[in-house]
Order: sequence, then structure tokens, then C-alpha cells
Amino acid sequence: MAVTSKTPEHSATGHDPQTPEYDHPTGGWGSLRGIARIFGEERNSPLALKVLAKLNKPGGVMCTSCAWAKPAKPHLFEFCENGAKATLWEITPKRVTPAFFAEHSVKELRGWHDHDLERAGRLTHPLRYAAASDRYYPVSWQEAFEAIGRELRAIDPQEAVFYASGHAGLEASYLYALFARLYGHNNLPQSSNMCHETTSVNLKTFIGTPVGTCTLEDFEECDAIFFFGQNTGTNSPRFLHQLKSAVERGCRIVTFNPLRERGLIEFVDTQNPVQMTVGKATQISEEYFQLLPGGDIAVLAGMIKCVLAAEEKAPGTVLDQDFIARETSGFETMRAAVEATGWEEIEAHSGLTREMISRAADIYLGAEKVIGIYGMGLTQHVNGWLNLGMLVNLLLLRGNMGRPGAGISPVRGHSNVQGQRTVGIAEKPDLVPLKKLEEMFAFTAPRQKGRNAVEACEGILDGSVKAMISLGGNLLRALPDRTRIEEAWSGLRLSVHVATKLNRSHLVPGEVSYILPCLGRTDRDEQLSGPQAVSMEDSLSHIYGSIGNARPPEGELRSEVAIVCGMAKATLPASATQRWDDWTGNYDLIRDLIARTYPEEFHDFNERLLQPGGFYRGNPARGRSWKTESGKAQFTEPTTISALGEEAGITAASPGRMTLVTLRSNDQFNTTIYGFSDRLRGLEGGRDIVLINRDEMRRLGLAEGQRVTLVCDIADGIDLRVSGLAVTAYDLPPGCVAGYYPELNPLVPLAYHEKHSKTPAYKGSPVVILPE
Ligand SMILES: Nc1nc2c(c(=O)[nH]1)N[C@H]1C(S)=C(S)[C@@H](COP(=O)(O)OP(=O)(O)OC[C@H]3O[C@@H](n4cnc5c(=O)[nH]c(N)nc54)[C@H](O)[C@@H]3O)O[C@H]1N2
Ligand SMILES: Nc1nc2c(c(=O)[nH]1)N[C@H]1C(S)=C(S)[C@@H](COP(=O)(O)OP(=O)(O)OC[C@H]3O[C@@H](n4cnc5c(=O)[nH]c(N)nc54)[C@H](O)[C@@H]3O)O[C@H]1N2
Ligand SMILES: [Mo]
Repeated sequence: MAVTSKTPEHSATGHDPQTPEYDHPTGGWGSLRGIARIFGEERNSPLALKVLAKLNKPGGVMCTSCAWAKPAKPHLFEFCENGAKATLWEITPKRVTPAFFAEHSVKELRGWHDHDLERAGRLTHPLRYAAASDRYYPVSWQEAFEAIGRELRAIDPQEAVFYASGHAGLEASYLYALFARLYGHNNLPQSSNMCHETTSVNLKTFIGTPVGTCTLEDFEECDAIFFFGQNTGTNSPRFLHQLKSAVERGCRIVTFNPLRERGLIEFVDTQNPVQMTVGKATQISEEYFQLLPGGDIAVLAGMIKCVLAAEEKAPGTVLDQDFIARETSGFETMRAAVEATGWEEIEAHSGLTREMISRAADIYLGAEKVIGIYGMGLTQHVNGWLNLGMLVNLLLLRGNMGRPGAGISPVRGHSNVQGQRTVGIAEKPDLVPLKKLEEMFAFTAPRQKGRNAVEACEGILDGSVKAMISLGGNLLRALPDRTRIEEAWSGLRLSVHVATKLNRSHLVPGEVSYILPCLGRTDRDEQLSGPQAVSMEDSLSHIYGSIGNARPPEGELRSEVAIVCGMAKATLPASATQRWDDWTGNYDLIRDLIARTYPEEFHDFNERLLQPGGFYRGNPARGRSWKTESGKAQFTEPTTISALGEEAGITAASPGRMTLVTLRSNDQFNTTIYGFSDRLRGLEGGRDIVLINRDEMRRLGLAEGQRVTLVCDIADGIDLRVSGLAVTAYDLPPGCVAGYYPELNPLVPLAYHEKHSKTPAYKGSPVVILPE
């Protein structure tokens, strides 16, 4: 099932010709057509083009889509197809006004598709749910804040959860976390609890930092890049520019992914007139291996075996012995475990041959400076910790950590997901300088560990969570085990959504429910002291200011900062240290607070805010200072060979068990569905599909287009299923099926999550297929 794509011709022959595949490179005219489609559908005005022109440029708006770096010297157009879609989607002229809710009951809206809900337009007024008429009605901000304050004061703070999706800027996020602690809890789950929490928890154990170690300069120097489970072409397309330049100067790229993702195969740069006219693509991956889902531990064990064997053959020439001795711990234990792992086992779990893995290892051995990249393909597995541990092991062997051109680079999701954690949105109180906050705000901070996303769900299910506030996001679509959680959600006493657009989570109201409409990042944000900037942190730990310049929707929207301050002021007793009104009036003051709380990273925050390329907040592992328990970089012993967590198998596998991978299309941003074209995978028109390899289809007697039900195979008494999925032949390894997130989320059990961080195992749920 592995495919080599030495040349584009090669890749064409490697593909199963009978299943769909997009036969154009990523980027190019297809991507411009994708932007033009959304532009037309959203009926954006020509002014929208002005907004796009300033996207990701110093002094402009930092894209609301992904968290990829914004270079100091931007391209003429420093945005991608999906960034443009996200921006045009936000600055749409369509509106969801009180008249919309007078027309549609909540029950009726629950029947709408996610796409249609968000496409209805921007929310314009604060709204309160009325159960008697099953409708949302406009209310004043004053009334909304007072009611929220009253409700929060009436419960134990431990019964409240404050969720944040990774959109809001550092200013609103800092105050949101402060509000939670002043009120009395650390229940601050964030979207990263479903995403890169595996990284935050485990990288910290291995190398003493919760984030990646690379910066853009490293991509200009590295000799080889190894990609594990990250889909650049769809999820961080601007990164393709760095990859293209790297390939052009001779850097070698190797990809491990069960699917042949177009962006990692070839790319045409829309900024390059010659490439656009001639249509000649840059080939990205020199080797592309379609491993089995959950097979990365096995692949990495194989590669490490090859490295150890090479050292044995030519002692003292392969491993960075000096580095291992001085800077690391646990090498011998790791080595013994890998050596005890047989090739047969490695081949069975990876789905690749020894020869293929050896080819990948040869590229590793031939490179002086190596970067390891990964995404959800490694983090969203039960043994995600070991996926990361093995990748770190591979890099440590030759000192590929903490030196220029080398390191580990998790690619983050939401545009400010990493930054929100940096400024205190964390359920783990030990990650936050509580003492400092206590000094600054004269209070006693709660020390009890807060709830992460999975624990918040458990609390909603058992009734111990009574209030949910969401600063952005769409938890009821993003969470695992959706059917059960949705039912329990309506038992909440209070639910509050701070949002730009209507989504499913707003349509399952608790007893007291509010939707609070906020400005988006592209909107001009005028406060008492004038127009405001907000800031965010990218995947490479750089911090940027962002200044919205679009005319905000007419109505009664407020900024996220103003809404957080409004809720806090209405909830907490007045205190001279809490200047909620002043902070709303001037965000410089909030940045001063951030600088005081985190002086090392954020000193002179206001002065550095608009620095081209952002300012770097530093990373000790980059300078080989290991903030781990041992004070050294840690090798990890592979105690299992599969990331799927089979040993946790709650029940024995059914004979037809398959591994389910949930995917993002090229036409969505998480639960926001822009349209129904997954162009880069050659899939058009529908999302209720299940992708499966043609041989498996034959074996199971399934026909193309036939409707089937997927049933979770470990639900242990809980029936998790999704029906009405159209069978679609696709180039996938055997033994697995794939389909779209969020449609398939009801199939992922809440208890099936990464071991140390509780990140749901969205890439490896066991299912069986039942023909309908
Ligand atoms: N346009 C767009 N951009 C986005 C998003 C979006 O939805 N749309 N979402 C944002 C967010 S929040 C995030 S977290 C990131 C997500 O970006 P990614 O990290 O790229 O996440 P996914 O697309 O979920 O999956 C990544 C890849 O993992 C592969 N995979 C699945 N299982 C395995 C496995 O076991 N091993 C390996 N090696 N690979 C595997 C899949 O085939 C897929 O190509 O993107 C961000 N950017
Ligand atoms: N099966 C499966 N499930 C998954 C995943 C998967 O790969 N597979 N991926 C997981 C991952 S990586 C993530 S990060 C989560 C995402 O989970 P969430 O972050 O909760 O979901 P989003 O879809 O990003 O949230 C979209 C909503 O955010 C609101 N919004 C948009 N912009 C703004 C803004 O500027 N401010 C405010 N206040 N609101 C705004 C809009 O109302 C919009 O409807 O999903 C997870 N769920
Ligand atoms: Mo994410």
C-alpha cells in the first residue's frame, strides 16, 4: 500500500487509477477559482479585496484561519485559498438579525445543515432564548451581563466551565482566564484539548517545552523534512511556500500519511507568473508512504533500527554520541526496546516494507539537519504520546534538536490556539504564574486542577457542570460522542456563546441561554482611546499585532474584550485592581498586564506589537536548555507498537473491525463548512461518505454509492453509530475507512483518548460497517 512518488509521473502510477484523485497540483488556478467561488457566493463587495491585500502583512489583519507563520517580508499576496475563504466568510454582507429569529424557531434551525447555519451571516444583536416560544429574542447588553452575573454567582465556581476556541486574541484571552480565576476556577478547556494537547503535555515531558522548537529560518537551512500526519495543502497552505523553496535548494522531503494528500505531492505557486502560466509544479515529497493509521510508532521503530544498525557498522560515525551523553537520558532503555522489536511486527503494524522504511532512514542518515513535522495524524491517537516520543527519539539520535536547521515542529490549528495557552487559558494551574496574578490583583487564586474538554463533557453528562461559557467555537460539533453529550447539554442551567456566526451549539439551549455577537478579527475595533489592535501567537511562537480594517456589521456587536469585561464586571465584586472599563477602552493597558505577568516573553509588548515578522517569545529547548524533570532531553521507551491503543480495547474486536480516520476537507475550517468540494482529494458534492479501499469493498461485498451505517466497535454498552453514508472507493490502505469531521463525531467514544492529555482519538476509532 505504499507509494513512491519520485517524479510526478511516478506518483500517477502509484495511485489506484480507479479511485478519485485530483490530478492537478495544489495551489495554481484551482485555488484561485476556489477563492472566486466564495467571493461570489458571499456577495462580497470589491472592498473585500482591499482587506485581502493587507492580510498577514505588518499593520494589517493576521489571518483568522490557520496558525502558520507570517514572514517579515510577505509576498505581494500573503494569503492562501483557505485564508481568503475564511476572511470572505467573516466579512460577508449577510446578517442574522432578530428578524431571522422571529422567523425561525430553534427546533427548525436544528434541522439546518451546518453550512446553511453559518452561511446565514453575521450575528448582530445579543439574544436570549425563550423556551415558551422556542426562539431567541434580542436583549440589551446590560440585561444579558446582569443575568449571566446573577447565574454565575448562584452556583459554585467549580460547576462552571469557560471554554475557548483558538480565535480570540491574546488580550481577550488573558482577561478571560483572569475572570475565571478571580471568580474561582481553573475550568478553562480550549480547542487544543481536542487537538495539540498531546503536544503540550508530552513534548514538555520529553524536551521540556510544550511547543515546537523551529522558526522560519530553520526551514531555510534544513537538509531533510519528515512529515507525519499533517495535511499542509489544506490546513496550512502558506507553509507550501517554505516547502517549495526548501525543495528547490535541495532539501529532501519524506511523507508518511495513509492518504495521498495533494499538497505534499506537488504545488504550483499562485504568486509565480511562470509556474502559473506553464503549469509546471514543484514536486514536494521525494518519498510518500501510505502507512496504516496508527502505524507511525512502527515506522519510527524501523527507522531507529536502521540508524542503530548503521552506527554498529561504522561505530562513532552515525550517532551524535557527545550530544546523547551530555544532553539526554534514557538512550540505552530506548535502544534495547527498539532492538527487541522485530521487522515482522514493524511491517505488520506500519503496513510498509522493511525496504521502504530503510529508504526513509537512508534519507535521515544522509542529512545533517533534520526537521520533524507533525499534525493530527500523530496527536489524535490513544498512544499519541509514543508517536511523539518516537519522533523525538529519532531526532535526538543525531542531535537534531536545538541547533539551526533542525528540530521538531508541530503545526498548530487555530490562529491563536497556542497564544491563548501562553497567556493563561489553561486548566492546569501549574502552567500559570498564579502567585504573580495574586500579587497583581490582590486575590487568592484557585489551585484545584480544572477540567479539560473531555472532563467538561463528563461533567455535563453527570450533571456536575451547570454553566458553560464559550468564547467562540462549536463544541457540540467538535466533541466526540456527540449524540450523548448533546442530550445532556440541554440540562445545563446556563449556556453562553460569544460568537460571530450561528452554529449548532447555539441551538441546544440550557435553561438560561445567551448568544453574544462579537466583532471578528477583520472588523475595525473602535474603543474610547481609538482604533484597537489585538495580537496572536503562531505555530512558531512569534507574536503579531493585528488591526481590523473592515466596516463592522451594523447592529450591536461588541469586541471580545468588551464582552469578557462586561461578564466579569457583572459577576465579580468591585475591586480597585479590576479596571474592566479602562481595559475595554484601551487594549494597550491589557498588553501592559500581559507584559507584567510574563516579563520574559512579553517585555515591551506594546513597543514590539507591530514588528514585521512578529517577535519571538523564545524556547529553552531551542538553546538546549531542557526544562524536564531530569534536566535532560528524554528518550522514550517504546512500550507498544501501535498508536491505536488496542491494549485498551474495551471489548474484543469484531471480525470486521476497521480503523476510522476522520478528515477535514479543503472546503471547511473545522465545523465551519464553506462548501461541498474536497477538490484536492478529487471528491465533489457530498460529505456523508465513507472512503474505503477498492479491495476491501470487494471483500465486504460493498458497491460504490451503496448506503451503509458505521458502528463503533468498542462502545461498551453505548451504541455509537452514523447511518446513511455513501460508500466511496478511495486510495486508502486496507483495514481502514475515512470520512469527514464533524459528521462522523458520534462514532468516537469519549473514553477513547490520548493517554496523558485526553485528546480524543479522532484518527483511530474502531468501527464496523453495516450495509443498510
Ligand atoms: N482550511 C483549513 N485549515 C485548517 C483547519 C481546517 O479545518 N481547514 N483546521 C485547523 C486546525 S484547528 C487544525 S488542528 C489543523 C489540522 O491540520 P492537520 O494536522 O493537517 O489535521 P487533519 O487534517 O485532521 O489530519 C492530518 C492528516 O493526518 C493523516 N492521518 C490520519 N491518521 C494518521 C496516522 O495514523 N498517521 C499518519 N502519519 N497520518 C495520519 C490524514 O490523512 C491527514 O492528512 O489545521 C488548521 N487549519
Ligand atoms: N472527528 C474529529 N473531531 C475533531 C477534529 C478532528 O480532526 N476529527 N479536530 C478537533 C480540533 S483539532 C479542533 S481545534 C476542534 C475545533 O473545535 P472549535 O474550535 O470548538 O470549533 P470551530 O469549528 O473552530 O468553531 C467555529 C465557530 O467559532 C465561531 N467563531 C468564528 N470566528 C470567531 C471569532 O473571531 N470569535 C468568536 N468568539 N467566535 C468565532 C463561529 O461562531 C463558528 O461557528 O475540533 C476537534 N474535533
Ligand atoms: Mo485544532
